[in-house]
Amino acid sequence: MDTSKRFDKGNGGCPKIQCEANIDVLCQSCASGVVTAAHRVELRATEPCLFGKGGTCCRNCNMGPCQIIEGVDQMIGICGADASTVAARNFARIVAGGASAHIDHGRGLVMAFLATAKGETPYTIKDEDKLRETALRLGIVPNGKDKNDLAIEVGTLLINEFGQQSGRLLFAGRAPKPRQELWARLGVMPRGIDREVVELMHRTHMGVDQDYRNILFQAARCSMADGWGASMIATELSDIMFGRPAPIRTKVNIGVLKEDEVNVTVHGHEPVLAEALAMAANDPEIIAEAKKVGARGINLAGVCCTGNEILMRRGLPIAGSFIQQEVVLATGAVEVMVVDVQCIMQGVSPAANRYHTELITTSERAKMAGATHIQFEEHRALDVAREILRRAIERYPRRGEHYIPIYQADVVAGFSHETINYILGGRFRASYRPLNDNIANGRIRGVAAIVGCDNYRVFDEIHVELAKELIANDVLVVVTGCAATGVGRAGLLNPTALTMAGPGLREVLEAVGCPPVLHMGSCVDNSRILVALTEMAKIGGLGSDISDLPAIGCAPQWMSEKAVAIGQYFVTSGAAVVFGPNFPTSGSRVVTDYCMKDMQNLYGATWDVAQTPNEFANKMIDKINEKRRALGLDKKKERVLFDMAMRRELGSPGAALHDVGCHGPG
Ligand code: NFS
Ligand code: SF4
Repeated sequence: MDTSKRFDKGNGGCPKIQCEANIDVLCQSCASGVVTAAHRVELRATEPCLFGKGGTCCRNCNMGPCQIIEGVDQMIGICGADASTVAARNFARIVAGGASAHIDHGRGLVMAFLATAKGETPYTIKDEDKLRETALRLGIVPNGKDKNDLAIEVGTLLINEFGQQSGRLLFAGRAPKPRQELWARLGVMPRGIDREVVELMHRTHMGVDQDYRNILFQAARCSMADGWGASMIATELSDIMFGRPAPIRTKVNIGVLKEDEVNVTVHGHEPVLAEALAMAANDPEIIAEAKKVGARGINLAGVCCTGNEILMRRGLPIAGSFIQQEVVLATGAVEVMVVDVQCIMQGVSPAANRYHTELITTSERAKMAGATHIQFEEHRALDVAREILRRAIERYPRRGEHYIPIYQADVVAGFSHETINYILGGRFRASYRPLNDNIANGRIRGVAAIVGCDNYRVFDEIHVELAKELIANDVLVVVTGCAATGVGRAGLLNPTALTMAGPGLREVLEAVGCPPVLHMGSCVDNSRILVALTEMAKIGGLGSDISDLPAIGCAPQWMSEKAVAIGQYFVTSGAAVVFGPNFPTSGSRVVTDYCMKDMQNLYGATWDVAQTPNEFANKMIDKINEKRRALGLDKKKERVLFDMAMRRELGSPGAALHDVGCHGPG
């Protein structure tokens, strides 16, 4: 695609893109003709198809594709399928796609974990405490066992859950009791991890499941195999192998690239490769080789969720979120971009090829034209990592004209659910009790999770504006995925941003030196949020189930199928979710109503949709307030009524009213 004319410097054709750093880099690199998704959005001749967008285009058989209009007789499928069936089927397939990404990630992680326990990789079992806690949770007696033997037992039990055919997933046993009972009553408890995806794909094949409610039920069960299955497994075993995240200072945004170092960006999702690269980057031999070509060392920086994984555990910087992946390359300052799986735009290959940058694919599941493939294997992890770094070192002297913007923000990240436990509860009585108490006494209004992608179809920085509005209203905000990187760029992952928080939230967080927004990790780490919500429900004082808590999630700029799988497992777990800018079943009112109203009767939570930061904030705060009212937490604000005995005790009626701060209702 030759866009050089249209986007030539000064030609007035600059693409619209969020964030100063992106604008700066694209402006500087304009003459080199690099094309990013920001350009492609504007170059496309057509708007997205409404049938596709609303979920009512079916191409599940070769009599179609059939474009369906709800309520119009002539506009049903050739097979007779109506809008509700087709929208539910398409929604379900999105969930299956998203869940399968996390499931394959989880499977790979357990295999690397088992290989590590057997001494076949350069990694070790770093967090023995968490290994023992996890073993106990899974019903394995850890006492007296060697850590590697115990890890093999844990890994074997969990790898078997992928191919399991009946029963239930072990980590789902962590959920609050009432939730587990509800799942058992509904039959929505996943039986095995892979089974739920395969069954969902089967049910949505032409001519199988046609009742939208039944299809959406299996979509919910499949999402659970992700959240309480593969994602939770991936998070827990990554923590055991690579260490549990704890608060750590680092930086985000493109300005983390370095002028005088070999820049290697690691993009994708699986922490196994990134950890090996981080180990190799500290190898004195590699550093000496970098020095030989005139560089001061190796600068490893993350992109997308790999970035979040190494940021949480190693404090390595993040160069960019999803929307920045090509912009990072457009600096011309990256020697190698190494990728594994998920969220890697095909556009990075031509973008890299405009410069001296080598794009290296590492997973046999994800190869790209124009890239070098170096297969990563955990058994030879360090050799592969060293080979990649040597290729980057070799490229460094070939770095041509380039431009590194100044933009970078200081962040404090690393809030695993265990950390939140310690920080808010204190070292000697780690517990969610103080958080619950602060919610009950109204200092903190509730908890909101802002998760998911950023997206070229959404121009406004919704994550940032929304986070600001929520913290100003004393809502404790947790973030994961690319949303976390976005709010980090805006400075909200920094304790100095506490000035933007409401007085109650500020008081609580200032005491412990936390930023007003807590970074909980990558997208698989949304399972940490499930665990945190579970702990809050179990501690008591805020009801007994996740659906009782004044807590809500949102994905305001969703792009990936994974976001839909995540949203569905939150809803199935009892936490309401607001999605934006659109909901994928909007072509069927019947299915959309089912998701946004009827799911309440099943799971005690629903989906919702919003577009602007203000609309998101209103819906989320309303929902939190509703939960507070249901818990009776707003009672203290009601007018106190005095009886005669109280008046006598307090002296004159006027003074009494004044002293207890009773200024009328509300
Ligand atoms: Ni999550 Fe992470 Fe980012 Fe979206 Fe993609 S990187 S797994 S899917 S775009 S948040
Ligand atoms: Fe059309 Fe039915 Fe085939 Fe879908 S399954 S493409 S609605 S005929």
